Amino acid sequence: MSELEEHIAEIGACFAINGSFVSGEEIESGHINTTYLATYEEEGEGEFRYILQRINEHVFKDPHAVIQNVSRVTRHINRKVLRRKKDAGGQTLNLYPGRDGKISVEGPAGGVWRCYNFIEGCATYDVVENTRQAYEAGKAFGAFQDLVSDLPTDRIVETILDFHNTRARYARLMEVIEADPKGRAASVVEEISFIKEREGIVGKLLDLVETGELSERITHNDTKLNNVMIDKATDEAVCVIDLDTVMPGLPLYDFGDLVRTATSPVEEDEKDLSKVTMRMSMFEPLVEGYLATAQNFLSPLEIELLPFSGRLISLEVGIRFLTDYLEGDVYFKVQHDGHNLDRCRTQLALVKSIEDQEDEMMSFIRKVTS
Ligand code: ADP
Ligand code: GN1
Ligand code: MG
Repeated sequence: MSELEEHIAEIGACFAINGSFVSGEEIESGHINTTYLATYEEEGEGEFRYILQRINEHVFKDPHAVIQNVSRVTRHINRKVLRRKKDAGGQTLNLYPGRDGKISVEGPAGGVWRCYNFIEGCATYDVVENTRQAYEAGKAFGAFQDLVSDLPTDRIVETILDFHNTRARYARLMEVIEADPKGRAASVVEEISFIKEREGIVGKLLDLVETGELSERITHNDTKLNNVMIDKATDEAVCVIDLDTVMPGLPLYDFGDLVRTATSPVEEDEKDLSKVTMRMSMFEPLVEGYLATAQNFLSPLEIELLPFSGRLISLEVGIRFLTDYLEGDVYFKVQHDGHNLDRCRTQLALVKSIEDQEDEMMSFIRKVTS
């Protein structure tokens, strides 16, 4: 057994998992938590797989509160989904408790860990492969928003304050540019001026919340394409994952993040920016899928703002990647020097691409909702 597998087996041993450890590996698609896949053999029953995940304590100041939230959300969803017979065959996310019965475990080498069932037969995609996946992702996150709409808000903790406060994200970037702790600001003058030219839009949704024209509800808040498990055989969306930021937000933030991650033909860290584009061919099925499950609860103003949400969230995430680059890569996991800057650049290219096509995006929305 490799050193990594020994480590994974040690963590797995803290949880109430049946059978004996067979193998383990790291899953590297997320930017935040440490995620391991562990396989166990149950005599006469076959192999069963689990996800072991360490909550990133730098990002989530209160990891126990995060797991409490997740537990509330998964129990709420399970109760509702199981009640609907037609969905009972589908897979949902479940937390497996530690051997002491608690929903989280202190790892042998530290950290707060949790264990989930592995969603079988599925994959996550960093880049959308076809229009069906785009449709299904939109539909799944709309259905998720619907499912959590009646969660009592007083039972859900805000796991990261001001998470989608784009105005605060912008202000933080300006502070970091000023302080320039790693001496990197001079090398990103173009990116900074691109962002500054768009200061006027960072507060647009927040202003509408203040005037009461938009209202918050419980949303997912991290609806990257790779946060939904998609059936490998049918491309059907099976289960929404990564529930750490489920808290009050705007449905528009969720849709915007889908536009950001499910319409471009290339990865978030693509270096050839000429390849980065918001494709109408993916936006259209994304809208259709999302409206299939969300149209009932969206207001006319929210529907009107769907294209804008893609522009805003791409800008917001671009701001966050640039901030992290300037701070010395302390938030997002990075694989190489300049990784956050590469990611920032693709986000800004997406903003531009959305701006160029916003009229067309709007016409499509009008067509399908009229
Ligand atoms: P992060 O917050 O780091 O993004 P995620 O919860 O999104 O962490 O997990 C990272 C990746 O691990 C996901 O993109 C997915 O590929 C895989 N994963 C997470 N949970 C499960 C699960 N229950 N079943 C199968 N794969 C999972
Ligand atoms: C992170 O955890 P992950 O990789 O699914 C981040 C999102 C960003 C995204 C950018 C808790 O998502 O907010 O939009 O990276 N999650 C958190 O790719 O900060
Ligand atoms: Mg994730």
